[in-house]
Amino acid sequence: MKRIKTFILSTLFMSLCSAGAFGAINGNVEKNGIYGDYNQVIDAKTQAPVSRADVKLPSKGYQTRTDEQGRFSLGAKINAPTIMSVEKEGYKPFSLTIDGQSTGKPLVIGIEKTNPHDIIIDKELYHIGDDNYSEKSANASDFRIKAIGPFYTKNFNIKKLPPDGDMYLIIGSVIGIDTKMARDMGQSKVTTSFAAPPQIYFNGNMIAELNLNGDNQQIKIPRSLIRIGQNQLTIKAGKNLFQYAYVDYDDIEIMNLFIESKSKIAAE
Ligand SMILES: [Ca+2]
Repeated sequence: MKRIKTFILSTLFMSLCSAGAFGAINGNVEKNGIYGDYNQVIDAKTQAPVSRADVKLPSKGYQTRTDEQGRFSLGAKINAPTIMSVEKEGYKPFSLTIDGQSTGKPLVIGIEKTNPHDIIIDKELYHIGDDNYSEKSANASDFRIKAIGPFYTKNFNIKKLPPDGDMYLIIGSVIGIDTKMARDMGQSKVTTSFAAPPQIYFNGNMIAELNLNGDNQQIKIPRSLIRIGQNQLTIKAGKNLFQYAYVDYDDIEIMNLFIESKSKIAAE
């Protein structure tokens, strides 16, 4: 548990500092004078441009595609933190929480090829909660998608397990969490209350609580819980701990759920 928390904290720190999470870098692409103010998607390993990748701001209904040089522009001005996704066949689903600060200069986004044991559970954006939230909630000002209810659940198949290594649930991006920790870290501006953290269940067992917003949060899945065949992932919204008159779920947005295996022996 402690390891998970440390990891989430360091991931969050990275994303706060540079808007860069997994494989993402915030770079200046103006130096050769070719790309101007364009953002660009590249292959994280080869650095080659990735053309015809789908770039989306799902909560704004915005979608575009990279050109031959991997370039794209975001049609909308971004103020509040918003989840941006990049999808390309053969690559891991990628998402990044962007805001006015991170889009102030061109973004260079490195995406990674999928590995044989990666399992993509869901690439959609979901709003979990009850559509009742404060404007001051962590990043909530742009919740445009109607809530699916207080929990998300999905069944998916695992055909075989890697011979060794640990399996991790990866949550691409999450915004809107109003826990005490999110408030203390300055993510949530709600001063009068806070909520219990969303809980993650794998085959009916709680494996983690999410205390903070951020990209690329990684949760180790105990090997004993993983089945060959059908498995189930459930994410339950936390409750506002200061609303006694009725149940108020903490509204969050979540995107890109997948499972990665990591070798116990360092690959490089
Ligand atoms: Ca709510």
